[in-house]
Amino acid sequence: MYRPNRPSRVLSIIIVLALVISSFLFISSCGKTGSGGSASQQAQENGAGNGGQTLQDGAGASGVNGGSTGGSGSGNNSGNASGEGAAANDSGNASGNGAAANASGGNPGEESGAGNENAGAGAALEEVSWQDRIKQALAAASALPGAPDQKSRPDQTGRAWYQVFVYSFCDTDGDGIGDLNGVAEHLDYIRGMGFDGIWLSPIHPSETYHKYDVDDYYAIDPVYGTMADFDALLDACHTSGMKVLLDLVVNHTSIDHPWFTENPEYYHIQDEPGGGQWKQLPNGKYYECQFWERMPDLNLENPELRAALEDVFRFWLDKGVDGFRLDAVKEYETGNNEKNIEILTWLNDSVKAIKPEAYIVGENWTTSNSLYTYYRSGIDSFFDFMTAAVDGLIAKTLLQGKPAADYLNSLVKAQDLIRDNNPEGTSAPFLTNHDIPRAAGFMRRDENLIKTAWGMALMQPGDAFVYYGEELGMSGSGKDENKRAPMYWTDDSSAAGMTSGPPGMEPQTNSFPPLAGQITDENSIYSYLRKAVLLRAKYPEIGRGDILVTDVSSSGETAGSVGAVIRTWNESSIIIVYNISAAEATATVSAAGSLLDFLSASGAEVTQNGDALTLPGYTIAIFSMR
Ligand SMILES: [Ca+2]
Ligand SMILES: [Ca+2]
Repeated sequence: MYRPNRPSRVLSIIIVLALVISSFLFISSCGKTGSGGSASQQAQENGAGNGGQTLQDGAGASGVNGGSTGGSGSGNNSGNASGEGAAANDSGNASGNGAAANASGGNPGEESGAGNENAGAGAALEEVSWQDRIKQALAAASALPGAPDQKSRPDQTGRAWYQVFVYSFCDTDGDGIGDLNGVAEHLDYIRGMGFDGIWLSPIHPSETYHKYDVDDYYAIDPVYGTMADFDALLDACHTSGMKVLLDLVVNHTSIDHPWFTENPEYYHIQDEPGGGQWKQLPNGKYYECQFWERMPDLNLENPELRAALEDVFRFWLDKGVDGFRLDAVKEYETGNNEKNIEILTWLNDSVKAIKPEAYIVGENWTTSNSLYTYYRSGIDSFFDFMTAAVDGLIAKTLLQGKPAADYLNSLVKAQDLIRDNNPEGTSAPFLTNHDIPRAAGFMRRDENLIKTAWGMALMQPGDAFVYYGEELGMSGSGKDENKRAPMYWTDDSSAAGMTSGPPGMEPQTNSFPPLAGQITDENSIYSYLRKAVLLRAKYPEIGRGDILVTDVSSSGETAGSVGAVIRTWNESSIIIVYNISAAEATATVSAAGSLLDFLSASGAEVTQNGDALTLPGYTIAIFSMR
């Protein structure tokens, strides 16, 4: 239980003044944040599944990706985030504005004095907490010109969501476990990246750290806080223009849920075991438990259960929750897609009858085309496992040097398949989540590849999802716990706010600096992802628009790595041009007008000279239509 001392307000002001002075002294000499990353490859990280652990999504009988290897990710080489020192300089620099706001506005409830970075920028910096440095950087950060803030955007699909694994995000009461107040403390951070909302991992009472085994759908797990804390978080999100999705886990409950003894008819219990995982009860009957013996599978075709679950939907929607992420929909009736679609149709209709504007995204963990048939249920989106993770199209395209056009054509095909099944449906692009190894590992800890993979994911149509810490290039692979490592706010793991991570997690070594070291570096992974998310806000054509591949003329070795699409929404079109090779490419895109914005992994600029576009390696550029 680490509780730092709280310095006096006077001391804080002195520190801030010292910081401002030192920042002026360093302003001309401060360098870029060094990535310090190890060049060594993380072979074990590529291809991990989920070790057959208790869990979870996809691990069931028919899990496509789940239940495979282990390949513990502990082979992480260090080479550690030595950029922290330089970062402190950057932070001091940025605080020119932020510091004043800090001194006058104060930081109620802030824990200070926990910073432990040897910045080389004077003793004063060591006294500034990571929270203060982040607040200062956020206050000083410039908005992307032309990007509206969340409150002034029309509220439609095509949003960007930030997935928070609450246990590992931010701890506010010193027990080392993230909590709802810790999420609430960082809404400015999440909103500052341009996100339209958050998806909270399960928050209900549960015996596990991941809480995918629910004891009570109507309560908050005490380690995360109280219902009042939840209400306050929800209010704060709405005040800042962000929405909240809850993780709705109804394939199974905890075996400790009272239903299991009081309403056995709610579960799949029968005289003989069926397919997949079943366990015998003392009375000789068998219950289905596809993920774990302590997670009995519900019988979602039971009308009384459906009525009970409708009450659960109503409870949270009436509170103001904006929608749900549905866990493990492929396992509702394992092996029976038609039944699953029928159950999802009921679920969608029930939720939308209560709140027509609710948004629902389902986890159908498959890379087969059955993914798209699930859109017939009316559920708004399903996570796009086709392009995500190490075996998805983005990683394959980048790592195997596949043609850009093939990748872009696959997006068109997905769009068409979704619309064939639900004209209102949208994709849900992502790259990683709590069940999938971190992108840093499967993109070989190569900063350019990590950025570009996320750039490609975030330029896709649909509602895009980013797992916490991906914006920092955090590490985490092998066993599931490793994929849920503490949010890397600072490299002082004992600092206030830092979580200790799931029990059983192996130590993770990050290749890139913590947030405190990336937030003021305009070439950091953080800055790249932030710009990508803000571009979605600036150009609604990205998230909402149609996608159509358009011709590119390019020659030489890089020709196949250049591709372009026209994105049209509301009678407005933009063109997105990709160079997904490491080398500079030149190209002509006849439909392209003038250069509007670009994402550049290296920071090198895209230029336009007449019809000729010069695209540095790993760039994604946005043009108007000619
Ligand atoms: Ca806590
Ligand atoms: Ca099931």
